[in-house]
Amino acid sequence: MNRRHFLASLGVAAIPSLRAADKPDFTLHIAPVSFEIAPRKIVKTIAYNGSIPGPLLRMKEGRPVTIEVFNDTGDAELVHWHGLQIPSVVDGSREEGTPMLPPHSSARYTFTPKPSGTRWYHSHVMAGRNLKRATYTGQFGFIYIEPRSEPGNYDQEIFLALKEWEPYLSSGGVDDDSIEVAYNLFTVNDRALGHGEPIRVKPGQRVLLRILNASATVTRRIAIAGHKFRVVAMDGNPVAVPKEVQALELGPAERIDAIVEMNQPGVWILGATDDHAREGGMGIVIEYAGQSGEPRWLPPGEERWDYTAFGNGTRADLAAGAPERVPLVFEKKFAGHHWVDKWTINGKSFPKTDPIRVKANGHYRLVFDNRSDEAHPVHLHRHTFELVKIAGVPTSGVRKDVVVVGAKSQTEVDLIANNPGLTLFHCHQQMHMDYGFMALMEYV
Ligand SMILES: [Cu+2]
Repeated sequence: MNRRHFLASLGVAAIPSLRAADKPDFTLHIAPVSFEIAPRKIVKTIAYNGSIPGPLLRMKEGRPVTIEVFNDTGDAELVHWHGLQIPSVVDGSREEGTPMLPPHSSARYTFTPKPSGTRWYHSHVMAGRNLKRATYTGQFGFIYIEPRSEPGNYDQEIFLALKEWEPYLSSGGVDDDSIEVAYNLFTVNDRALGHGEPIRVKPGQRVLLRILNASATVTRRIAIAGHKFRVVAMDGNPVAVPKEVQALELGPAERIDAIVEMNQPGVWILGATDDHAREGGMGIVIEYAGQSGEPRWLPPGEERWDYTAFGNGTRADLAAGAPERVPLVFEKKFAGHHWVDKWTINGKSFPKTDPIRVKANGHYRLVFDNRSDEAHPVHLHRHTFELVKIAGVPTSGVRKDVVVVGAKSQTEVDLIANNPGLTLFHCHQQMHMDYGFMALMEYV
């Protein structure tokens, strides 16, 4: 194949040029794939190395890695390393200045992975109305950055990605005629419920689930019949107060690490609480050794998902000075019947949105003021923020890179501007992002 080597090496200049000639630590090929999620149910999409999710990229915190990415498709692509604090030129956002990867070309990305925890990588391009692009496809995979030391107090570690397939545009809403995205098929990883290998467990085991919502647009609630989740980390960062819950809720791009104590022998379903999604395939069977029979589903009790349950109360260490408040108002601009809505931040849609201006090492309080009637999973690239107030309730000790801001609700987060360079802030709902819900954060 006649591939143009797009850029010999992007990124950390301190790495000797000889490094670029070395074998990369990881190689990704972006290419079309068909896979059978259930007998005769074939999904055709684009993925990394022909697998869903893409290969697990295991890295060590602080140890530089080089990833070579080949774009074997006819469209320009870009891979974003989500949740990593790395330079803009390798982060994987055109808006931040990472070069696009042209069709049938390759590039090498070298960076020093941090912070430790469950991260992921995914396509970061615009899709608009083309639902065969960007996060509607199978272009996603896990990154796990190993900390320098890890307690490892679990018996099995399992990575689970929630995903919808065969997206289509529908004028769905009851209250208006706006265009929305709907889906025909659902999976956990690459299989529909009941059509893949079960998670095989033994009584007494502690199973660590690293769960990603790889959806382009949908927030999911999931449960595991007969069991509880002990949430230990969110977006890869250990939570202040690990806690048991009956169900998890994840907006697009959110991750949760949870330990499940296997203490109810039987055959059970871990799946979406939404019947349509679960029955359509979004689930996986948990099978205890020596047990057989039809997997059972039991809906979890009514329990409201609440980020503050995993945090401490008001933080005491703000004596160093109040952070500067940065108000960010989110609104929907109805674009007309059967048109896609536009989204605004402080009254403007990207690329006209005002940049968020910060100073290196400054302390900021981003005030997300969602005046729309939809929740938004907002994401800040290249940084980690700490939740400080959710709908009026103070909290601390929960550090994230995506937070779902409830409809008609306010969420406040604290940010130390500690990674100079252009930084993208956007809603991770692909259609919101594509229709204006983005702004740049600039260091001045
Ligand atoms: Cu949104």
